[in-house]
Amino acid sequence: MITAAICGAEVTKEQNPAVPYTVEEIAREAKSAYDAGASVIHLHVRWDDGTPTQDKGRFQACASAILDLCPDVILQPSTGGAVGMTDAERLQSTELEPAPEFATLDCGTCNFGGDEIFVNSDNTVMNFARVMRDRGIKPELEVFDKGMIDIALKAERKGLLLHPLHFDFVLGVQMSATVRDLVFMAGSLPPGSTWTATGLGKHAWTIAAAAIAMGGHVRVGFEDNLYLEKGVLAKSNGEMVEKAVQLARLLGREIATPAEARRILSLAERQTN
Ligand code: KMH
Ligand code: ZN
Repeated sequence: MITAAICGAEVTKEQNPAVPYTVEEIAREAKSAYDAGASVIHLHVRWDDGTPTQDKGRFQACASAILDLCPDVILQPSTGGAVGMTDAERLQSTELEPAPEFATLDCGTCNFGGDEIFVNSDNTVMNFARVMRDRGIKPELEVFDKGMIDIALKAERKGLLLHPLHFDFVLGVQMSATVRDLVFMAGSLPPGSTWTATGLGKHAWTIAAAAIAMGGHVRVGFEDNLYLEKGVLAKSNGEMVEKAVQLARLLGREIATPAEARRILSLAERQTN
């Protein structure tokens, strides 16, 4: 399964002019990723000036525009939003109609560089898990270090997470982006779990290759990395998905369609018309 994190909350057009802000740009980038082989779109939204927002109406507009172009893609709205947003602000992306089938759940607090702290107290994690369980949304458990796997398992013991669990290892924000760390994370999951790996910046491609070799799934996109290779800015998310597809094919892995990804994730089949 390839997830495309097409937009993020932090990256800007100054860093790469192809970073999408408007509804049309976000839909265009989702389509480029989908056409190249992404089955999941990890979605943040921005106002036209680039300011990150969790506004429900903006999410709804972007979700509709994406689904018009990619009717069967799996949308995965972010509930992380941007550093400094309140929990209530962040949870607006779980209120879309129809309810999203999948959304992120960040499993702990972490350093985001400089003075930035991405705050997810235990109460926040448990509350977000409860909201998603009650709304029938499968969480992708975003874990930025091993302790966050343990916090997720605490939520699972409380009955707030349903099996099978799906994790995304985000390497290179707080914990190092090394193959050793990735192997440790994958070996720390309960049986039956599935996982995706995300490497930040220059680590995107080594982590993608290692995840593919290990039998995991991969996330790429502007949220995490702006470069196709050293010194070469990616022109679209689609270019990055194409590179992940090439790596997978070289290593003998098939690319999941959205229907296959729904089976891997134990999501219900969706009617697309
Ligand atoms: N932008 C980060 C503060 C998520 O999408 O759930 C949070 C983030 C994680 O990107
Ligand atoms: Zn995100």
